[in-house]
Amino acid sequence: MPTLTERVAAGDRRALAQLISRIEREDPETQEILASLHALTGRALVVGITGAPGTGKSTLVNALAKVFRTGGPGERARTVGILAIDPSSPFSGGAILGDRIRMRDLAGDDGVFIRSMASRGCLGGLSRATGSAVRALDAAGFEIILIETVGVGQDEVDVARQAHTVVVVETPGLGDDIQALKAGVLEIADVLAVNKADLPGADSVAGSLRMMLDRNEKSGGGWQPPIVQTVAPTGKGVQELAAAIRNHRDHLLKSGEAERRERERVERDLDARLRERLFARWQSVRGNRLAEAAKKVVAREFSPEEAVRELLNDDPIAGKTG
Ligand SMILES: Nc1nc2c(ncn2[C@@H]2O[C@H](COP(=O)(O)OP(=O)(O)O)[C@@H](O)[C@H]2O)c(=O)[nH]1
Ligand SMILES: [Mg+2]
Repeated sequence: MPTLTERVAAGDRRALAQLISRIEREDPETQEILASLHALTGRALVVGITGAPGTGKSTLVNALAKVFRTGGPGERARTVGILAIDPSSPFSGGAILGDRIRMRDLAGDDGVFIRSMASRGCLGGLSRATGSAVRALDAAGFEIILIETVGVGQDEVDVARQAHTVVVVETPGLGDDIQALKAGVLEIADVLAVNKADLPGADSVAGSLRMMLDRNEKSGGGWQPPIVQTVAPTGKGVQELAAAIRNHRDHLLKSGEAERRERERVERDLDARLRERLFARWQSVRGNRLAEAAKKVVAREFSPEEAVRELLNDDPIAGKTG
C-alpha cells in the first residue's frame, strides 16, 4: 500500500485532495509529508490572479486554464492546478460554491485540479496554507498553478508573494479614476488585465493604468507590466493574457529575477517558521517553569539573567565567574 506521499508524488488526485484537506486542518503530519515532497517541487509556474470582488477573476481563471490546457502556437498543452482563495468565507461559503459551479466545465479533465481554500482566521495562516497547497500541487506534477485571491488587504499581498507572476484584474465601470485600485496593488502587478472589455470605458481604464504604471515603474529588472483587455466569458483576449504571462516567465528566467524572487520567498518562509518555533519554545518554557524561577530570583538564589539561562537549560553558573 503506497503512502500518501508516494501517491501525491505519482499525481494521484484523491491523495492530493486529502493532503490539501490536511493542510487546511493544520494536521501536524503534513509538515513531514511536505518535507518528503520538497525535492519534487520548484517546477510549476505559479500565477496569482487578484482584484476586487466581481471583476471576473474566477471566470478569467477558468478561461486561462482552458487556454493553458490547449496550448497554442509553439506552446504545448500544460496541466493546471487552480486554488481559489477566499479570505472571508467559511468553507461552505456561497462564493466558493459559485466558483465550483462556474468551473464545472473544467471538471472531468484529469489535467485540471480545482480546489477552494478559506482562511482559518489565524494571522498569516492563509498564506501559509496556500504556500503548502502550491507545493502539494507542484509535487503532484501540475505545471501551471493559478491562485485566485480576492484583492483585499494583507492576505492578498501575502498570497500574491507565493506567485512568480501576479495578474491584477481591473474592470471598467468602477469609476473613471479607478477608485477600486488600491495603491499597493499596482506595485505587485506583473500583468494587468482589464476584464469586461465588452463594457464601455475599457480603453479609458487601460489608459489610466498605463499612466499610473509609467509613474511608478516596478523594480523588476526592466519589466513593463503589459495591459491586456479581456472578455472572460467569451475568451476574447485570453490567449493574449496567457502569452503575457509566459513572456513574464521568460523575462524572470532570463534576467535572474526568478531565482531572486524564489530566494526571497524562501527567506520569508524560513523567517516565519523560525519565529513560530521560537515563539512556541518561549511559551512552553514560561508556561512550565516561570513561577519557580521567579521564586529563586526573589530568594536571591539566582539573578534574573541566571534564571533566564536556567530556563533555557543553560548552566546558571556559567558566565558568573567574570
Ligand atoms: N460583461 C462581462 N461580464 C463578465 C466578464 N467576466 C466576468 N463577468 C461576469 O462578472 C460576474 C463576476 O464574475 P466572477 O468571475 O465571479 O468574478 P470574481 O468575483 O472576480 O471571481 C459574473 O456574473 C461573470 O459572469 C466580462 O468579461 N464581461
Ligand atoms: Mg471568484
